[in-house]
Amino acid sequence: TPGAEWWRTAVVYQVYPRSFADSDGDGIGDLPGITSRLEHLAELGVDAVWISPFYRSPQVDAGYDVADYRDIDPLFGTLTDFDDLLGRAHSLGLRIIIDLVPNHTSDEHAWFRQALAAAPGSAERGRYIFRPGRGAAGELPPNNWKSIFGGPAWTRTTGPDGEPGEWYLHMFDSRQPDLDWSNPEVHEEFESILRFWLDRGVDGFRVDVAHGLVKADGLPDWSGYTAMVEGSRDSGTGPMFDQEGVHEIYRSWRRLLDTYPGQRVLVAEAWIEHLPRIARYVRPDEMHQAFNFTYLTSRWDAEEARQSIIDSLEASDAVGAPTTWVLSNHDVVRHASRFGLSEAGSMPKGIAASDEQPDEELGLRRARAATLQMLALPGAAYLYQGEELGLPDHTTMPDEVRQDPAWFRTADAGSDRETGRDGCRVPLPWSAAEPGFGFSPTGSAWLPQPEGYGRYALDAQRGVAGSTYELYRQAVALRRHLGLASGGLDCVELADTDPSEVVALRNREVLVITAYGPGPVVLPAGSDVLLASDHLGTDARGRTLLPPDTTAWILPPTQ
Ligand code: TEU
Repeated sequence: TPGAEWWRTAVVYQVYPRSFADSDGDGIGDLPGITSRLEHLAELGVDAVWISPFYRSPQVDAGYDVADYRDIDPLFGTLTDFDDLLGRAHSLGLRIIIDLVPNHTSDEHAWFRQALAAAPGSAERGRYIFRPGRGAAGELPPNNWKSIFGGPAWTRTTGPDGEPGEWYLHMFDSRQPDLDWSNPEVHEEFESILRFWLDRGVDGFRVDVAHGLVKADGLPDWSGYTAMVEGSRDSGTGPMFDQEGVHEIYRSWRRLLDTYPGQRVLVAEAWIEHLPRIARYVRPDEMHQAFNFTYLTSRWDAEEARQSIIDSLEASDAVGAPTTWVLSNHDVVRHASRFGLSEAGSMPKGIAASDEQPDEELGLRRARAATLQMLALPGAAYLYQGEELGLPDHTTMPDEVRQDPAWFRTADAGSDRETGRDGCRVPLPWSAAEPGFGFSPTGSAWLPQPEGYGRYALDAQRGVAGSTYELYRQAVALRRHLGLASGGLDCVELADTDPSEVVALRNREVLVITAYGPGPVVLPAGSDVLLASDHLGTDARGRTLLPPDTTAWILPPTQ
């Protein structure tokens, strides 16, 4: 509908720039590479493209450590390349959302360099969170907070004569110092950065660690850490996350965005487990969307999937915002690999060669079924580059080539449980027969591509009936045609099926059925099958069967 809010129903495709397409042959993807492949995204039918960070950066955390928010890293190109990308995208009808990293900067940001050179208590240090240590000689960190990447969240500075000084806070790598958002100068700087990119014409921002900017007054110790619960570092609660003060920041950003024409949007990345807490970020005067990680973290299980869908819709309906659906991104094991594990898709933090290896066929089959379920749900959907090809994680990558700082930290700590996020960040296969699968003109790639990658290449799937790529394309088109993204959802129970094995949803006149159990599901007699994630079967009585690990969109017979 003309005038409708585009983001409410959008399919947004995430580009991870270093792994999307390389134009200059250095083995690292870049902006001209993205521009050269925008037609692929237009053909896939997505509405918008979110691009992970491309700013000037030492690349300690693959660009989530920004040294200059107003420039492009030479690795990725120039501001002119960015303007070309944006212009080309807009001419193809694609919106561009860029990634904003306001919780922390790089240690190479001019502000942090000035802060290190300045004295304790100076205005320069006041942009970050510097504190004296505890203990008789300040030898202990100021509080007990832990970095999400492992180890303490504090690093001690060294003065000009080598004497130990204050500590600074970093919720991620030690080279990602946290900014102090109680300082008005930080607010002014980020409003100016927002304007810089809005004036260039971007359509919105994905806000990194949106729940982390404001810390509780006095930086109190957190009693929520327990040795047993490793994940408690990352549950989105505690004095370092989800503080009331963050909301005022997003209200002011929203007011700024609303002064620009064309519905510019804010998308929160906030790993908060409690859905009603996430919904507070998408109240009418705050952000437009927040990633829904509840759906992403549910396992391959009918009850879990159904519950996460119901809870997600309920939480977002309560504030009048559309929910979002995500199955994969650059921080988690791809869903084609998660669903191929016997744990059936709990969210492992990387899979190592020594771990249980996912069943590739089963994982892909379930991933296709999960995607078909997701694309039938009301609200916006986010796709991660390569999932339209059915890509699995690279799970047998040698440790020496891994680059994720989250991995190095855990390796340093002597743990072999987390392998980091490199497995989902492998350069894309565009062409089965070319060296490096057409990712780069020289055949090089910054991370090795797994064996058998050619079967996933775009040119091996494009125009091939039943391929994962064609399934995505059909689903995206049909979702739009049927108005599923703006529909309403009911959970229904199919006759003669076990709800612990089948999820059946009605959106408008379409029934969306996913078979999670070991046996096939008999589809209602006389239904029209609109789309299915795999071949359907027939039984001796001529009834249509939905095989295990499959989703179908059907039109039941009208009575
Ligand atoms: O991630 C934020 C975040 O909390 C992640 O640590 C997430 O919980 C974890 O990866 C799940 O395994 C964002 C970015 O998406 C991530 O790539 C960055 O490393 C991080 O912020 C720091 O900027």
